[in-house]
Amino acid sequence: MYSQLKLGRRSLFGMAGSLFVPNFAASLAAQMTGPLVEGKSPSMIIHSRRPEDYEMPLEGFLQAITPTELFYVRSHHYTPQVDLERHSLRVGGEVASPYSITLRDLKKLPRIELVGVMECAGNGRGFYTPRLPGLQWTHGGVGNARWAGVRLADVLKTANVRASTKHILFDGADVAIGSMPKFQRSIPLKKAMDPDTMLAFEMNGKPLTPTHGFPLRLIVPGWGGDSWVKWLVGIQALDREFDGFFMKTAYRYPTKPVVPGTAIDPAQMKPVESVRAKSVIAMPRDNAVIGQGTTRIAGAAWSGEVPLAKVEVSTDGGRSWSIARLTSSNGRWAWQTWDYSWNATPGSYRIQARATDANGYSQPTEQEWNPSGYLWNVIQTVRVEVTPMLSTTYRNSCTSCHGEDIIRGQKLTRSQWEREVDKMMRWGAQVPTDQKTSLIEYLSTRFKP
Ligand SMILES: Nc1nc2c(c(=O)[nH]1)N[C@H]1C(S)=C(S)[C@@H](COP(=O)(O)O)O[C@H]1N2
Ligand SMILES: [Mo]
Repeated sequence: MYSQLKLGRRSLFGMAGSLFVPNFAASLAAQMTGPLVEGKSPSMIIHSRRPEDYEMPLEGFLQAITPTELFYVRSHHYTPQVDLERHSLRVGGEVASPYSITLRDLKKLPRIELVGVMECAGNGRGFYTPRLPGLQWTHGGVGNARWAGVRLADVLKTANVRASTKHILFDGADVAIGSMPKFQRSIPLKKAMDPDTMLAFEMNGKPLTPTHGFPLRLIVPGWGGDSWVKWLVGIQALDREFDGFFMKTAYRYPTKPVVPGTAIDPAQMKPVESVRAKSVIAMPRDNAVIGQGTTRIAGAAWSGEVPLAKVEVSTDGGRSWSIARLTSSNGRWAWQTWDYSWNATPGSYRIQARATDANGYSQPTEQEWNPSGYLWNVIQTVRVEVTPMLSTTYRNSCTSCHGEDIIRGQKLTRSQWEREVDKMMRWGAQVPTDQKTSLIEYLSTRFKP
C-alpha cells in the first residue's frame, strides 16, 4: 500500500515534469513532504531544531495577525513538557503572603486580551558588520499575535508585595542545557504593574503551544521578547534587579554609542527594554524583476512603548518619501500592516520603508553597532528592476510553456485576464504572487478586445 503510494507520487512527478515546468514538480514535492517541524509551516527558516529556533519567512509580514504556525520561536533550552495536573505557579519573594496557584484558579481572575508584537532583541543580528556570534536572524524574529490571560498586577496583589520591591523575577520550567545558566529574567515593578502586562494562557484563540510556553507565559507589551518568559512556574518579588546571567551579561545595550567591534563592560550597558520603530518590506522581494505599471509595496511596521505614528515609502533610495496606508487596527501594542501603490516605470529602483513613532523617532540609515547585535532597525532596502516588457515574469509565467500566439489570439477584458491567470496558476503557471497584478495589467494592456 505504502510503496504503491510512493510509486504513484513518483509517476505523478514524472508526468508533471514532462508536461509542465520542472520546478512545478519540485514545489509539489516540497508541499508533499509536509511541515518540517510539527505545528509550524514548512516555509519557516530553521536556525536550530534543538533547542528550537525558527524564523518567520517574509510573507508573514503581509498578515495583520501572525498565525501560530508562522510565529517565530526562540528557546535557549529544550522545550519542557509541562504536565497540567502537576503544574502550579508559585508567587513569592518580597511578599507578605506567598502562595501557589493552579491554572484553573488563575483563570478565575478577570480575563484580558490584547494583540501584541513580540520581537526578539537579536532580530536582524545577521545584518551587523562586523559580524557577531549568536543566531543570525534576518527579518523574521518577530510576530504579532492575540494573547489572552490575566493581569500580572492581579496575581501580585493577592501576594501583598512589600514596599521594598523593585523588580519582579520570572522562572520557567525549562531546564538549562549542560552548564548554561538558567533562563530567568526580571522586569521593573512599574512595568509589572502595568494593566497590559499579562500572564497569558492563550495565543490566537487557542491554549499556548508547547514551543510558545504552554501552559503560561509572560506578555510584556512593547518590550523585547527576552522579557516574555515562557513556561512560567515561579514569580518572585525582588528588592533589586535580578543578578543572573540573562540580566547582568546578556540582553544589555550600551548607554552611549560605541566603536564597532569593541568589547564593552556590561556595567556600561543597561537591559534591553522597549523595542524601537521598525518596518519590514514583504513585497516586492529583493532583486525582483517586475513589469511596469501599478505595483503593490507592502509590509508591517511597529514600535515599542511609544506608539507607531507613520510609515513612509521611498522608491528612490531615500531621497523622497510618501506616506503609506496603514491597513490594520489591532490596538496600540500591535504591529500594523501597511500598503503603498506605486506606479512603476522602467528603471532600477531602491525601495525603502521608514517607520516613525509618536515621539518623532525614525528608523536610522546607519547601524548603531552594539556588542551583542541587538535591536537592529536600520531602514531596509529592496532593489528592483522594472522592465517595460515584463520580459522575465512574462516569459517564466507564460511563454516558457506555450507560444505567444495562443495569448495574442485571445483579446480579453481585464477581468477575463484575471480569471485566465488564476486558471493558468491552478494549472501550474509559475507566477510570483507579488507579480500577479503586474502580469494581469500587462496582459490586459497588450491583448485587449
Ligand atoms: N523560559 C524561557 N522563556 C523564554 C525564552 C527561553 O529560552 N526560556 N526565550 C525568550 C526569548 S529570547 C524570546 S525572543 C521569546 C520568544 O518567544 P517565542 O518562542 O514564543 O517566539 O521568549 C522568551 N522567553
Ligand atoms: Mo530573544
